[in-house]
Amino acid sequence: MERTYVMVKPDGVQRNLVGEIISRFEKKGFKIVGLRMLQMDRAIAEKHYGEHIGKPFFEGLVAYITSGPVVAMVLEGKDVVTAVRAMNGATNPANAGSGTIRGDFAIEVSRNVIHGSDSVESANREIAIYFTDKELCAYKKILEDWIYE
Ligand code: IDP
Ligand code: MG
Repeated sequence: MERTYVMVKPDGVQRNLVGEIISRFEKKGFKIVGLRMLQMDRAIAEKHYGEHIGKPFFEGLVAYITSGPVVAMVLEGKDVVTAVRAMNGATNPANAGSGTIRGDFAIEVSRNVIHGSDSVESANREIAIYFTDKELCAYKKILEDWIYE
């Protein structure tokens, strides 16, 4: 089964959206296989957002993402990478559809509440930043036969 890295950003934590966001993914049918809270520092931010180093918004992004704790998780399910990106909505909440997390809970691109990996390769890279193999749980849930044929 495919896995993705999802993170409630500091604004999502401060705005009491952790439960709402996790609940959406649970209700969809995705399985939480890793979950933790942490405070990111500059080094982790540069690792995670390496592709954006040097861009005009990068310093603001580091300040934002290190401004408070985040909730990091690994979700598992069929085509979960693409599905989570769709559930998160467009990077800029102004373009995010209603019914998506960013569309429903955010207004500005620099305060867009949630992260989701953009490919399976990115997911594997990002998961390894935040979780060791031992911290991820492989387990069966009784509802799986009601979610997958
Ligand atoms: P993504 O989070 O949807 O994958 P990316 O383009 O990878 O979007 O950008 C990473 C994060 O950087 C965004 O989620 C957002 O928090 C921030 N960001 C992206 N573009 C801008 C911008 O133009 N101004 C401010 N922040 C931005
Ligand atoms: Mg991205």
